[in-house]
Amino acid sequence: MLISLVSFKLPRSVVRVLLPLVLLIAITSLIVVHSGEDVRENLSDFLKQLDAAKHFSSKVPYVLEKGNVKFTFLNLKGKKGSPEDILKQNNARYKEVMAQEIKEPKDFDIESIRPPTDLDSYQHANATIISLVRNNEAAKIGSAIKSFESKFNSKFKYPYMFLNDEPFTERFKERIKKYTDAPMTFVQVPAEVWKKPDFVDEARENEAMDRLEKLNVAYAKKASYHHMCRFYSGKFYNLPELQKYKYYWRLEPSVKFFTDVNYDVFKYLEGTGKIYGFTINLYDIDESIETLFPETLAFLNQDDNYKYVSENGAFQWITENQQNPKKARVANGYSTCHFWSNFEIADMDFYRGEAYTNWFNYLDSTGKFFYERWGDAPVHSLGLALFADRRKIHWFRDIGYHHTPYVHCPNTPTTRGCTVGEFSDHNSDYDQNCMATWIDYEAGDLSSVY
Ligand SMILES: Nc1nc2c(ncn2[C@@H]2O[C@H](COP(=O)(O)OP(=O)(O)OP(=O)(O)O)[C@@H](O)[C@H]2O)c(=O)[nH]1
Ligand SMILES: [Mg+2]
Repeated sequence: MLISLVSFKLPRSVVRVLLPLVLLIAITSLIVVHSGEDVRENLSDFLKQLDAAKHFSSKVPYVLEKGNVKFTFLNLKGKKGSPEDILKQNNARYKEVMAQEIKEPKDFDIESIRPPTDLDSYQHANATIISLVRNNEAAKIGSAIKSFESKFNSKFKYPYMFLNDEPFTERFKERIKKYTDAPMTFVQVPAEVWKKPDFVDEARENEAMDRLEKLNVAYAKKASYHHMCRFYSGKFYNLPELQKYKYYWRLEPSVKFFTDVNYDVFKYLEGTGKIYGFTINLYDIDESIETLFPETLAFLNQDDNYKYVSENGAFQWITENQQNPKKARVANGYSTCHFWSNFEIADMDFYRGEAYTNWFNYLDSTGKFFYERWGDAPVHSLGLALFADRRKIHWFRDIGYHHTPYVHCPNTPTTRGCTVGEFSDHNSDYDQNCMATWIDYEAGDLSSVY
């Protein structure tokens, strides 16, 4: 109303300068009255938005020029209100979408990829199930295999590959062979792949981990966790044993599947040309990835690296700052939204490509898999959001799944054992769900897929 009245009388250029100025003065006076943290944070957000408005045209959330790569969130859906209001709107959106009954994907001839009647002569896709696992997790990975076999793999018999930084014991192998007659390979990850790069400075690492532990960052001080994240971020797909495969489905100890999947998901990806499939997407611990996004921008602004960015990237999802603005602030412009990587069905050629490879090598050279606690999930997700066409990223909306504490529970005729639309085992975690942002900005026409 105010804007339309003012713009009626004054030229547009004056309004553009005047209005922000008036708002700025108003907010500055607020600060004088309250000097609280909230007000300062709001001001910093406001100033960032003013800065963004200078650089970005009204509908394009990125600048892709040599040495000048930028992304911003544009709120094209016009969501308004406090973070609590936004959370309510986003949770309602998620619930509404999840309540719809869906069946199998509609964008491929699913009848052509049904389970074979004769498994022995089945022409598999070039795919394997992978799991990095420890010897003492036989029972937990066993329960995951049991659920996975009953819902999917007993119908297709894809091979398993188990990976470990230590030699697998005979006992481990014997125990898990009991869960399936699908082929299994056991691979010890070579020490030179797993080990910390020599340039990582131990004193700096220890100091950084003490700080992260004080900030309650989960697993900050667990060295093996950092190795695991680095391995899954940029190493596993180049192991000689995995080189021959194109697709993988990642399986973790203790996960559960709720849906009978009656089509070959690998052939679905192959047939549609999609490269990555997920079930759950959520916010990350911001303190664990404070400089992942700035380092990524530094990489993109080096030489001609801007050319790697896809114009159809998922830029709104990675810059959203309405539901959890503190996260985007601490992670320096990254929403922290990521695909939860303990479930992934994906094409390793994406990681093996030039863009992801050069970017991962750059990230690794910073040592921050050890100085911070960068997870493989935000690394995969940022890589995909930047370098892939978002239409090649598939929400396996039909596959019910659980990894403590989060759930994906769709309304499908073959899903049993979970509550439709439930997102977490704990009510307090509902603010961690990033799915509404994916749905609203990146997923395209949902009804054309399910
Ligand atoms: N062999 C081996 N496997 C590991 C190591 N660290 C993690 N893993 C495996 O890597 C996967 C991811 O580790 P998790 O500890 O489940 O990580 P997370 O899912 O972030 O954490 P949780 O919430 O505790 O499940 C699991 O399959 C683990 O078994 C390690 O040092 N050696
Ligand atoms: Mg896990």
